Amino acid sequence: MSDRVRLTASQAIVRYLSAQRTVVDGQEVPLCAGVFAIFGHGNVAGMGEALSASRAELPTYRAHNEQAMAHAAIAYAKTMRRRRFMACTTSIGPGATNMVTAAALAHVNRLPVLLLPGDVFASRRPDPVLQQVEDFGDPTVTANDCFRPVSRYWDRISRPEQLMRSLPQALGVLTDPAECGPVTLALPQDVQAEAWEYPISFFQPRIHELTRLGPDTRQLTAAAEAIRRAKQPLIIAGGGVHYAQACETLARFAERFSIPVAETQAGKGALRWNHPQNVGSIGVTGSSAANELARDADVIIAIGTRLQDFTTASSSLFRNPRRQLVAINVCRFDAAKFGALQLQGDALRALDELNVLLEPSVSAEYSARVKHLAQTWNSSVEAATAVSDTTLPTDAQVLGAVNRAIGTNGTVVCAAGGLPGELHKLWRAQDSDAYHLEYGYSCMGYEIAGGLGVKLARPDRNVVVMVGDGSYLMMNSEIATAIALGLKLTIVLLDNRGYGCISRLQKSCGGTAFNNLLEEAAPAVDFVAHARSLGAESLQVNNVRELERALNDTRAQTRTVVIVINTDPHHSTAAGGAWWDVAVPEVSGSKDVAAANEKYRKTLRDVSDLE
Ligand SMILES: Cc1ncc(C[n+]2csc(CCOP(=O)(O)OP(=O)(O)O)c2C)c(N)n1
Ligand SMILES: [Mg+2]
Repeated sequence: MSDRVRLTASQAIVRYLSAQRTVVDGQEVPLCAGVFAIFGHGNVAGMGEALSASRAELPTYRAHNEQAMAHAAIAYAKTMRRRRFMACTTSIGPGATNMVTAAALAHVNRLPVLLLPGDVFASRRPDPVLQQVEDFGDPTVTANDCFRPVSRYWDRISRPEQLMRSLPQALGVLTDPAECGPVTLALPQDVQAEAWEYPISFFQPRIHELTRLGPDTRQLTAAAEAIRRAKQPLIIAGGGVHYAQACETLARFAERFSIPVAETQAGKGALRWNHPQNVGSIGVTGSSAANELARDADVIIAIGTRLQDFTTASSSLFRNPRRQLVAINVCRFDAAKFGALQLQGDALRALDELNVLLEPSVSAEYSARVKHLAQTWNSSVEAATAVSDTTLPTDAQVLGAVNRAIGTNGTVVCAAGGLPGELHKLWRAQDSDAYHLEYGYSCMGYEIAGGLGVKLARPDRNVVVMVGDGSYLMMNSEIATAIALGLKLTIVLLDNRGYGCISRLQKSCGGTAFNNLLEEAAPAVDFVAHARSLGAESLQVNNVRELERALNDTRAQTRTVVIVINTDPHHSTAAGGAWWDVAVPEVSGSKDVAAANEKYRKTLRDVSDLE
């Protein structure tokens, strides 16, 4: 019997993907959970044929927009803590480049997704084929070169046997905790259909389990030494805590050593909101408790965080020169930031090993201060999110209603606008699956597609998408996909007639209202009718009490529901928070801009370590 099998490149990709397995909660499952597909020329004949024949092993999902389907795939992987991923196949040209934004989003957020854009003929026979962009000086450049800077691994498969080398590397990147990110394999349409005799052994089932890099002994000793000396330590928990499945380990560590824990957007939910050591969110959209503790801390232990500018309040929280930063991160690139004492390794292993080396040493006074600050912050949250009867509630009041109604298995999903800041500050996450924010790229339009990915991963969760009118109008197509797949999303649409958060930012930089909020005379968008036309249930509510009731009333129904509420575009929560570096013009005819620039330059001198 031959030890080879003749397959097209597309069939080989599908067969190889189907053979990759992983273990989730003790159960062996396929590593690649399925493929989102929008067909066109450049993938319908090749990938389409292969996927159609393998539907039983590798499900294909038809979507409505390539960017959105990739968002859904990325949200799926995030919800699965990067233990499983999905693939996306597109036609050449616009279908392919529609996914570039999603690739960038996965790149920033260190999330796995396998992108399989169709490409122009490798043979160049029909050049220029329909949708080929044509570089005048370099025929090897195609639209898919746009993916290079936003892929962790990029290849163009110009011969079917190249898959023998490229697919294992692609899988390596998708499953490696430090390198993890988007993989792009550009697939010329003729190669997709071309056959080669692949060794059968290439398709042997393989189990990929999470690798946990252990910390280096010298780095571990140095980190333990620094933490031992700390009198006012603070932990910043990032997304890496979730991806390492280290939430419980972190909770025990924080309890044993009485170290307060602040959370980034990706880290939120690492500790339940009312855990005694949880002092809330950190940074620009942080709690007063976490930010005050960060400013005064002598040792900050940053775990699994990229330390992006919202986390560090544009580095102003890290200005104290006597403060020691210890960075626990599986990725060297992140561990090296801000001159940190590096502890490179898996968060769970690093915490376990530090646990052995340390003794509780924090004073009762410090613990009392932490408790007091956390209590004070919790009162601010209560005040901001309390029920109100106003017909134009704030985002915070709407958020409060959703938070109260979401139930113990709720997951809130959001990405851009004013909501992410309010959610980071005010949302009370009851468990580690309660909060799904895409704030690495903060991409408008991620929300509904992302909600679809979360629901695919966790059909048992009550998935509530909170979305602004701007984001909704930018991308809502996957409501139709959710309906088609029978996946229920609850979408709360906050209509403040425009780009509220950017309008507020414009004002805070001295600008006058311009090009953000809709003019008063502009017609209102009938969101209820729009959502209904896509197949969703939809309704308008007039205040947060009605919203809470509607959320409870629609909880048990199985069809996606869109609840629209009008909101105040001018207000966001003042409590907590910290500085954010937004450059103000040095020259302007406006007195307000000049004043804002003077204030900006003074703040820079006061807070930036680079001034
Ligand atoms: C794709 C994309 N385009 C532009 C932006 C910049 N941006 C951030 S928030 C925002 C306005 C969002 O409006 P809406 O969803 O209504 O939320 P609101 O600000 O009103 O809360 C814009 C334009 C972005 N984050 N993503
Ligand atoms: Mg808006």
